[in-house]
Amino acid sequence: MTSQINEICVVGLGYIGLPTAATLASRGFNVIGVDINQRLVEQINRGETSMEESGLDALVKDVVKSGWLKAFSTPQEADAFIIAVPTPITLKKRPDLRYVKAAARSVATCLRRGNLVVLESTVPPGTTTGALRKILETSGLTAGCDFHLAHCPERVLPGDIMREIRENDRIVGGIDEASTQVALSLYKTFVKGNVFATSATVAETTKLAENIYRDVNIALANELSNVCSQLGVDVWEVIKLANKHPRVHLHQPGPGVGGHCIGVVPWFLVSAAHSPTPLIRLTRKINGAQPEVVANKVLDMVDAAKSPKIAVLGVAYKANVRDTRETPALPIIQLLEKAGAKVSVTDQLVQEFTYPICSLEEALAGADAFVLVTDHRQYRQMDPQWAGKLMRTKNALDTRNCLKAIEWQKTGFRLERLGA
Ligand code: SAJ
Repeated sequence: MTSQINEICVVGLGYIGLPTAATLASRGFNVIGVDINQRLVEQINRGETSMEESGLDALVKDVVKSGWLKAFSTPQEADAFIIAVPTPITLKKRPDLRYVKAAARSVATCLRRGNLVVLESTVPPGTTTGALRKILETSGLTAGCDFHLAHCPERVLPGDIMREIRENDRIVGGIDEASTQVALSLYKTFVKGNVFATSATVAETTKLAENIYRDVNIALANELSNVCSQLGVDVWEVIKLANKHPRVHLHQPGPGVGGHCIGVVPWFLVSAAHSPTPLIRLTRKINGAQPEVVANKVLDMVDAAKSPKIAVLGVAYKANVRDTRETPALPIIQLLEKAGAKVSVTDQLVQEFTYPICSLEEALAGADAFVLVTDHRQYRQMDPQWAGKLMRTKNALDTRNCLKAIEWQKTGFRLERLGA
């Protein structure tokens, strides 16, 4: 089998695929980017992006202009294929592998002897050696014999993707040793961190473990936060001090876990497990209950009988991104409305949402309280005098501990923090 890689086809040009394609193109590979969204394909071929990732815009413009990256709506023949498509869950919390399967079917149509196929999407253990392999082999070629096959889970943090894609350590697991080694050499061309070799199934399980680790620790922080607020103890101070211990790394409490990864991925392990997974399930329950904790706390601050106006600041699932998938802001707004409040919603990064988005000024005008859900830079820098003049009653709930409490209290605000 030949393993010289010059041309790479990246299937899926979303938040992982596009940065990966652009990074590979900048390293001198001929990159074919593929997406089923024709508008996205055209946009990329004009050298434009709509993702809020520092450095991505300029890089895409550059590699498209110089001809190293071209986008298409179907895969083309290449030396290597990287699949980076979404893996959501169904309503019954089962992994939904339809995009991975469709991508694999389309890759199978142009697979050649000597190719490498790498799956980057997060999947349940056994997917690479099972379903993925089977679909690719409909090409008539045999994995491990005619083509190499590996899993290399993406590990980048939305908001800092362009740096993390190069700097983070990676894990590469092939279906056999040769596949691992070929994939390893490819990733070593652009990853500055270490690239660790393992099997495909260990790589898949490791990725799930990483996100579950974070989910469990966020649940612990949220539980501590709720207990501390009953005790009148400041959880943020507790966490800061506990983390001075060399073996303690407590996470931060917050309004709940959003995004398409941490709250979703744990279910992949639950569905693959042959034994009960009580910790993972309880974690999901605790983090899923945080929006209610937040809604109740802000409702306690206003007079519900007078149909108060409550401004929700931030609907993106975390600071400085425009992604609203699984955002805790949505259940918070729904709970506030259900309790009879008039809710105004603002987020300077988000244009489209289930609820109409207004400016910060409009959201605060005449409000009886605001609840800060997402710690975007704009809210951290908000002037309490300015906000106070706009509002009817100066109540505020900071779910991220990002406002300077003393300054807000000095201007007459009743500022409460989650977990304090
Ligand atoms: N959150 C907290 N407390 C914390 C940390 C996060 O409440 O201490 C909340 C955030 O506000 C957000 C959610 O959790 O709503 C998730 O945010 P995040 O920044 O922790 O993670 P994601 O979902 O943006 O990205 C994660 C990362 N995984 C890990 O850190 C183990 C990223 O590296 C993965 O590539 C990504 O999932 C993925 O695709 O799996």
